[in-house]
Amino acid sequence: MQGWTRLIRNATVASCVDGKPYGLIPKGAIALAGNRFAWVGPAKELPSALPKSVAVTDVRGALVTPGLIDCHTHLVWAGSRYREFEQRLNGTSYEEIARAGGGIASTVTATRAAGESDLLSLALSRAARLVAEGVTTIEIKSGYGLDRDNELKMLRVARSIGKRLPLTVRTTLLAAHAVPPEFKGRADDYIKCVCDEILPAAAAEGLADAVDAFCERIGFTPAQIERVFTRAQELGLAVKLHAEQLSNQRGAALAARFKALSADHLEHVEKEGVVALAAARTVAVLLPGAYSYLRETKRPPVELLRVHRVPIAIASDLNPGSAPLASLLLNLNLGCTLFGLTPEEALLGVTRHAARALGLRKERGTIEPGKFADLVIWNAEHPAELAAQFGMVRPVAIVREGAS
Ligand code: DI6
Ligand code: FE
Repeated sequence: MQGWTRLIRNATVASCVDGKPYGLIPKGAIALAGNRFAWVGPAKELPSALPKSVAVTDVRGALVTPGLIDCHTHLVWAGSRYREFEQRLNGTSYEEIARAGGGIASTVTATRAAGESDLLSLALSRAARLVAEGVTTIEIKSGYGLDRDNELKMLRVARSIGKRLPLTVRTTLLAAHAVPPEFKGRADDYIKCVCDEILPAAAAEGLADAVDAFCERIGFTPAQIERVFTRAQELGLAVKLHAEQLSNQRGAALAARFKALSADHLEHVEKEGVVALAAARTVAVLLPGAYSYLRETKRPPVELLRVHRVPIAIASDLNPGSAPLASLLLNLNLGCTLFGLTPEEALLGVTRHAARALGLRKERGTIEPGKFADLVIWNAEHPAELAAQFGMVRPVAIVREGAS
């Protein structure tokens, strides 16, 4: 009991620790010591006499989960792409729009033109939507700047979001997202610029926690990404990859070879890629919102991921082109209805496994003594409710690092 400052009792605790479904403790209690969890277990195992200084909250049976983690977002951008949504519904594909100079390139034009403070207020309003639904940690990627100054501008905006909202932000440099117009037809030269200029600058300013790339016919080849990853690792940065979203480029195997934190999308991954991910303990991040928004039909091979025991995370992919859907909870539901995940897999995908995908496995993602005290109290009684509906189960209270 030493150092306990707060006790939450009469809770249905979905601790998300390994060992039993949801890590569920039906009549549970959670003790905090400052910004960390100090104790969690069945209420009947609590010591009988608590020091008077401990603030006690009775949540009357309510569900308590770890704070949610959205481990893949591109929420810093300017401009809108609603016309592409119209185009796609009139029969043009995402890939065709990109090849015709729309898609990511159009967001790059708008984002380059935007000032840092305008970009920040746009991004803050999106991040606030996630915070309101119980998200306490997010990853934010650059990738709409595509030159040194604009990529760094995006990363600075991402970092400031973490100072203005009760949110832990992990930033990812995604300079290898698309070939910028000034390098048209010279992808290898752009990759050289990413490795020699953009990556070292982001690392020197401490603006990036990881490095990502888009491995795709409309993105970069595995050989080009290998150069980016090699440079990233020289600079001590973790890597992750947009892999197998629209086609199988053997990106998952590449990610695994570099011991990537995660390989994301994976609709087109095959057995070989899954086996490689399993061996590297790389997290498979599934993005059902993007799949749904692009009206894709090839689902990621969930059963294969299960059989090979690849940890599965779910994220929003919040971005202007393929997932302008500012809700992680929506993705929990879509992960079940579209990909066939169970509600338990969905919840672990935005808690324990999402923490691993961000390299935060030891600090966040479960309710366990020693970890940061990020938690959500819900108007629900059972953790399956989080995925089993949309828009009705909401946070009653959110605690981040011990503060609400
Ligand atoms: N895949 C995605 O889903 C996002 N980036 C990527 O490589 C979408 C980017 C966009 O369309 O703006
Ligand atoms: Fe993405």
